[in-house]
Amino acid sequence: MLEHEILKHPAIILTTAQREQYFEEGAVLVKDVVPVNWLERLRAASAEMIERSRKIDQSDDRFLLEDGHSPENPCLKRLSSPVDHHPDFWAFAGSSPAVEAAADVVGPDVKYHHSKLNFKWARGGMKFDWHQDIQAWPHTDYSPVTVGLYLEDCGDEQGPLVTIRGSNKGKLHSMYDENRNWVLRIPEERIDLQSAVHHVGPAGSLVILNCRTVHGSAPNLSERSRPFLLITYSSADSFTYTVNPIQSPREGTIVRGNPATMSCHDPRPCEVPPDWSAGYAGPWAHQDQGSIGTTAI
Ligand SMILES: O=C(O)CCC(=O)C(=O)O
Ligand SMILES: [Fe+2]
Repeated sequence: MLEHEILKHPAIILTTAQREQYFEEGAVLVKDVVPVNWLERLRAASAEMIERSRKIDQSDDRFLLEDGHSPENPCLKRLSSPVDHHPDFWAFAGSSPAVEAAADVVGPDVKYHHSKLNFKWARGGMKFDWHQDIQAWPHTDYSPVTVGLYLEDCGDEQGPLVTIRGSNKGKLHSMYDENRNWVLRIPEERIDLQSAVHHVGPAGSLVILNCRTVHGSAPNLSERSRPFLLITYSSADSFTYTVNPIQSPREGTIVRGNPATMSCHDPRPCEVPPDWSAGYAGPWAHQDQGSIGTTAI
């Protein structure tokens, strides 16, 4: 659904100013919006998954391990598709303030696309180079939105999400390097750093990020991890046309409202990602941060 249609529907959870900020700037931080009972459920689910990770010694299609991971001292980059590994993650992705926030920016009919839990572990959790997301999972329009929830307080020293104000209205950059490697990286000299917005906030804050917005985050050199649950939705009438890098049987579920009867098309083109039908190596394979497993992340 396109912006002018979306804005005909009254907002549910965002203020008018927050909604305007999302469409003008490409991202908005909504502080303290997820109640503590949700946070406790999700933290418990996350702790359960970290316990399970003690048994593995190599990255797989669920866990992406940080260097130094061991049974005694688990250390994770990411849990891919958490909604498929613990029911509380799906409960949250399917019905919670996250879905209401998504509805405020994609319209009343909301479709689930994929999710991940980026831990950014204490004392060295990895950075994310500047990038835009939509080139990894193009859709027929630019409604896709990622709703990120900080499970713990996130200060500047933990490597919060940083977005470039207004970049959602700018061009799409190539996510390939000059050798056609998929790097999901925009060289920093092309970034307007004056417009960087650091989304720091207490546990329970949501960052609502449009799929065109340039973003990245610094390494976490602090003593506290930065668990960030990211769930991507689109309008129900927006459709993908490439292989989802983080596949799930739940992809395409309508979590609010009704399925589409007509598709929506934005005329602006999108770069096409590699064919991931045989698995997704992910940007870390090329982002100079050490090698990773080559299974789906
Ligand atoms: O976790 C972060 O700071 C950013 C993650 C991100 O941009 C992504 O996974 O696409
Ligand atoms: Fe991203």
